Amino acid sequence: MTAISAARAHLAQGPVQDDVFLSDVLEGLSRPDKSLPCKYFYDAEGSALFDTICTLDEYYPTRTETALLHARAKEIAGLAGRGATLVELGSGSSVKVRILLDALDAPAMYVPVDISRDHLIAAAARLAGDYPAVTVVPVAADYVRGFALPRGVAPERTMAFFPGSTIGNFRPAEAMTFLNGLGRRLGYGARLLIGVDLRKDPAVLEAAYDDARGVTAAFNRNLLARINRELDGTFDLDRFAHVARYDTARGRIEMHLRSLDDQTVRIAGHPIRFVRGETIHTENSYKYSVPGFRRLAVRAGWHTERSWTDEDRLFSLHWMVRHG
Ligand code: AVI
Repeated sequence: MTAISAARAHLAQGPVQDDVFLSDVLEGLSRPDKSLPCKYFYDAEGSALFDTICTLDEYYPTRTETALLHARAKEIAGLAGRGATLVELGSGSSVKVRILLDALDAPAMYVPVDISRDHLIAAAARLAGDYPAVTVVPVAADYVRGFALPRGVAPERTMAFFPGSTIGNFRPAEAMTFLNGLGRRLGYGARLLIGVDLRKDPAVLEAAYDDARGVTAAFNRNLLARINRELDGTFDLDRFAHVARYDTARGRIEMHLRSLDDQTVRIAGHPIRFVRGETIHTENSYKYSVPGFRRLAVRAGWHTERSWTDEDRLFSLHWMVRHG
């Protein structure tokens, strides 16, 4: 049995159920301040658009974090120790983790956790082929709601990896709850390597979320296109504008879709009314200072042992240990 086929027992749930998607959408669009959960960006179209965003000149996080990982890989390997089990949350195509697997001392196991089952299996199979000495155990689950780790993984050998500043898509209170739950699941002594975007000039931030080629705008509007495709929606995409603005007080980029007219849209037969100028809030992307993030983490049970930033202080990586 190959490492990957041995792991299929861990595959849990498949993609999001249509009825949950529909009730989340109707609930979000029935509020006085309309909103949609950002997790629904990532169908096949949205994931492909996000991959393109990561290559844009304006979107500095991906290249900056990748460079930081390369620069710090040896140091991280020293902290991780021999025979580590690497658990990646929201593993997607499992690209960045290769930098770690190349540097770590005889990593024993790689556990990619992702909600997109087919994508997960394909990426895990490629990785298992390229790293035959590593046991690859894919787990298909929504890592925010919880997931089962393979049995017998010692916490002090475990290293979770949560790159990309996805933690920024949680509100700070939710980020704390999530990090606390993760620590409980992994156990005392577990380690976490997490990528966190930093506060900076609002013009740099707004350009990163409103690029000249309009890829982020297409990514944002794809949420409406997905509702049309999957929930029998009647959104006219040309009647909604992409908006990305930085809220300095809250330290977050907000993405919205602004209705250009008074209009009524139907979703699975349910009418949703928009007045001109009204927006649907589709995403928050919180930015932190290094001490600000460390304060949040410590309240969630994680002690930061190292923090690294690039020389322009655009992005940060933190090495944390679950404390008692
Ligand atoms: C996935 N997440 C960390 C991205 C971010 O930067 O908040 C999602 C994104 N939204 C627009 N561009 C990228």
